[in-house]
Amino acid sequence: KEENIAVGGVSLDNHLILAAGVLGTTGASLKRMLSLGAGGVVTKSIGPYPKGGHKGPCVQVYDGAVMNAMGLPNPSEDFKVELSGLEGRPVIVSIFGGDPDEFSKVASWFSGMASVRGFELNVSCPHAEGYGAQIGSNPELVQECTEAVVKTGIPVWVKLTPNVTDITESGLAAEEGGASAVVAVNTVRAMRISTAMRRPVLGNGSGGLSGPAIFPVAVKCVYDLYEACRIPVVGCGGISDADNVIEMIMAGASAVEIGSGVLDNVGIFSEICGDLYSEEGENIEDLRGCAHA
Ligand code: RRO
Repeated sequence: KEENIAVGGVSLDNHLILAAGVLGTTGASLKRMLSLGAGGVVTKSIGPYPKGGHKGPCVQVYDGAVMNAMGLPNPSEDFKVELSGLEGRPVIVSIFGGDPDEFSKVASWFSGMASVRGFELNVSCPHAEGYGAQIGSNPELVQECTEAVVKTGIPVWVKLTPNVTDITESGLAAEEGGASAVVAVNTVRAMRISTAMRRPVLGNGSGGLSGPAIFPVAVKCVYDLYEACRIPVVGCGGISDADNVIEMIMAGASAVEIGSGVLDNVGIFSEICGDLYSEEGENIEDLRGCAHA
């Protein structure tokens, strides 16, 4: 049955969380996703300075996949106003920076707010020069950035990049830095080329792939992290139905995030909850990690 759960120091209304980046740019859309059944919401990533996005096209939708290079657009500290009215709700603020000091600075703006239950450190954007996967693929930097934000006393989740040889190195670095959970994964580095234009399709050239196409990549990352880490693993990447959620939980996930799946179906949270928490269903807590020998 659906009940209140706690994952990595954050209490949630159910196991399904709105992933960072999608519909998380305004307070109104965060509230809407909660009212549509999300058990928690993660904001669009907020950085140390206001930033416009990359030049377009920024998003391409394919059959079973989405490719984006939004370019970390965000209003920086001004985002605080969007969180009013969300006091006491399961809101996680996604933050990014170029070094531990910048992470610390962004975290300090939000750490006293009654509407912030946790931070998710974005160290994993695949196309953010200096701000993303460059940090996430360097375990020492992951640990230092995590330590810098853990000092706020607010639970810290770290969102990892799949664009590495062994994701457990960054997962263990986050754990060592004091993270309460790791989230796997951000988008997979990708590019398409328009044969008509003879140029990359995205304005930025390369971007990140999400959606059902990357689900097996995400399952493998969750499986490996569950074996390596003691802190909870949150699964993210291409989840589109309750069976995908159960598969992630069997791989070891304590909860899941849904991003691309919301784009063409805002009802996805309540639909999956209906299937996941049916009376006849097994207790999903009993299934966690059961795929491991
Ligand atoms: O804004 C983006 O372009 C973006 C970010 Br911050 C991220 O973490 N992952 C992604 O696919 N796009």
